[in-house]
Amino acid sequence: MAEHESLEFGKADFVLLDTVSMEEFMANLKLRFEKGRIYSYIGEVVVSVNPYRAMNIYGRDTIEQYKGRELYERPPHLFAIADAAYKAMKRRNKDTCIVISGESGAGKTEASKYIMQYIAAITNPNQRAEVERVKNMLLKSNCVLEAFGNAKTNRNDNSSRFGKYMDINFDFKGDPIGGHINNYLLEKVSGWLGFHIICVFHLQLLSGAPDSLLHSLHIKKDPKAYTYIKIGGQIKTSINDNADFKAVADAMKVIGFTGDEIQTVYKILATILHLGNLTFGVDGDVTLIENTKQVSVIRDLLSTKEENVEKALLYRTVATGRDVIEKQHTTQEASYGRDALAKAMYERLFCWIVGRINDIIEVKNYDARIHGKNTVIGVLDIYGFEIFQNNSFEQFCINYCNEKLQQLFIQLVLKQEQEEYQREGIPWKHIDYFNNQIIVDLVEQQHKGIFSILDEACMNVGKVTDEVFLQGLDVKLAKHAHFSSRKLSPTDKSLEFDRDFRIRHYAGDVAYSVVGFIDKNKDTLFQDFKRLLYNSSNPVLKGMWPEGKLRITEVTKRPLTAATLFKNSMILLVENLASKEPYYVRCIKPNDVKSPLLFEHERCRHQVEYLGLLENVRVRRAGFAYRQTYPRFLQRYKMISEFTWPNHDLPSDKEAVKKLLQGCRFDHDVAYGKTKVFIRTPRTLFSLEEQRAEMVQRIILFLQKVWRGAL
Ligand code: AOV
Ligand code: MG
Repeated sequence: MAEHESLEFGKADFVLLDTVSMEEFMANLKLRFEKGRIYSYIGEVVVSVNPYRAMNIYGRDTIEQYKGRELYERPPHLFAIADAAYKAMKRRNKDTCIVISGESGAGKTEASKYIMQYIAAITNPNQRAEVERVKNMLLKSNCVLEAFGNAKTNRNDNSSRFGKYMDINFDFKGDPIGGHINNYLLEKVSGWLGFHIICVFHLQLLSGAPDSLLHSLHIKKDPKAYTYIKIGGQIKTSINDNADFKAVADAMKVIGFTGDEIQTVYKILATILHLGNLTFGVDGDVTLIENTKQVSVIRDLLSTKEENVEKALLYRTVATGRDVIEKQHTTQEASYGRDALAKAMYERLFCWIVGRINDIIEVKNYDARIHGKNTVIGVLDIYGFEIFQNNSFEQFCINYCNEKLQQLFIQLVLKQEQEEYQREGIPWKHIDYFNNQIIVDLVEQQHKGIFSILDEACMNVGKVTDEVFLQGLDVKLAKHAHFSSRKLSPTDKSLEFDRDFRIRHYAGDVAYSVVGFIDKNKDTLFQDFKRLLYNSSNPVLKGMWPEGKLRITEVTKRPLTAATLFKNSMILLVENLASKEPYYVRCIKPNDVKSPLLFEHERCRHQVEYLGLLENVRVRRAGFAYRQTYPRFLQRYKMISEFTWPNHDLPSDKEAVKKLLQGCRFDHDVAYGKTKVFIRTPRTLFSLEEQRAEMVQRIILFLQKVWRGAL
């Protein structure tokens, strides 16, 4: 608790509010924002409000102020939490993780970068070359991922369209030796923001790439020449495009992508642009491609045969029993296939890039028997709760992800707190909280959960439509307290359309439209495309599509659905986080116009609600801010009491700590457990720290005098 911060900036820790109410919380948040204090605490949770302006609080001097300090010693800052996670890792050998959440544009990615920057700055004091190399790689890999995974949206100019979890591995000295990245659900479907990425990429290429490269890719300078860019809309050049292209190209080289690999990346991106321009027509009952010149360009870029490209776009091969037949697409099917191919190529490219980066940054040749445990700090930058005008499959997945994270938070913070108090024999005042496990189950449970019902609808032999899916929901979830639909609650005004269903999330009600769920869930890419890409003579491209190896008659298993893949990855993610000591950063976006001055009360209140911050304060206040085992507590504070300095003659350390705290009159603010002392408010701890610092100073002076006297 940064107690020495003047109260004119509001309370630095929400735990210290006079009363826990939404009004007080909001008033404090607003006051702090207006005073330029963008960070606050709830105990050890950092609450951050996006300042939308450059803040002079991330420099070397600030880093020095936080290095090695305790959380409550300095004003709230991301650096403090980064340091806490780092200390836990280094001193106590704990794997830790920092979970950053908040809505789009709230400042998650920026926060994750500052945290990385802090860790980079405080490690490797001896400038070991190998460690510097690893650090550089980790930073560069971020640049590449952002280039391919971010896009300009109307909420954020640099919106991450994928969730990212990054592990940094440390050796016994506490220096980074490698890392690993997991990405979650690159947004690829409908309204397809990937178009934005292509659009940005096109602009970067144009202003930054050498003409010879453009020429070889058959790319025109005019962005309007590309349909996908037109769909993506909002073409806006930024002065940085040139630097971006070079930065990304350089970063890829530094990370260790080969020349062929980088060329292939360009070719794939160019192919996607060319694909978008293909149009289909009919001649009699034959579907054909109207602009065949484009096809030969695509053939060149993909290193395949022209007739193969054409065939894959116009026909699909189907196996009926033992027979294999070729079925011609309608123009509509062909257009659909074309877009599916573009999206799939982009997504596969992104995953491939992540995989390559992992190959390169992964820790190699680390022998724990020689070097000691290799510890990890994980940083999770993931989309927060989303509620739009129209919510679809993507919002459903994202909100499910947030339910999972909330469940983890509840488990770790609430349950563990309660269990520890019980273990230590400290009376626990029960606090009511909403356990959202019921909603997690509603989505992910086998057979009965929404994902299972969706998968079932996709497997239907007969009709496979979004309506069939909705019917399945209506039948199976009719009695669920957190589910409703137009059919189940016909008078409910929040369900505007027949094809809506509603979930009562922990953060509020969200109505989802079932339209598109089936399509987005199925792997809609025709096998023919997979075989086309696998049969490329470009080994890099071929390597991205190993499943194209299967012949049509061999393809028996359906690929896993998007829902199943997402669910599995979320379960793994949560398991991984649960095995670590968690730290939280909750980001809030103050307004929708990117203004540094505006604090939109209603907007912020909503976010405080979705992030469960009030609940968080309540738990913290019900509990104890700080706890420590008796011997360690004594070790730190014994010099402030005559009863314990230099040694105590009491029957146990516990008795000694009691005596010490009674002497300081802090007895009312503490509880004595079986093995640990618990301190309720950070203020007490702060005071202990101050007294300690004073005593240490005095002892030093005293020793200096003795020393001089002795001389
Ligand atoms: P996000 O990661 O939470 O959104 P970002 O971290 O990209 O949001 O932040 C959005 C923009 O807000 C940045 O580009 C900066 O202009 C500004 N910003 C955020 N944090 C700071 C800060 N600490 N200091 C100054 N400016 C800041 V998304 O990825 O869209 O969910 O999908
Ligand atoms: Mg982001």
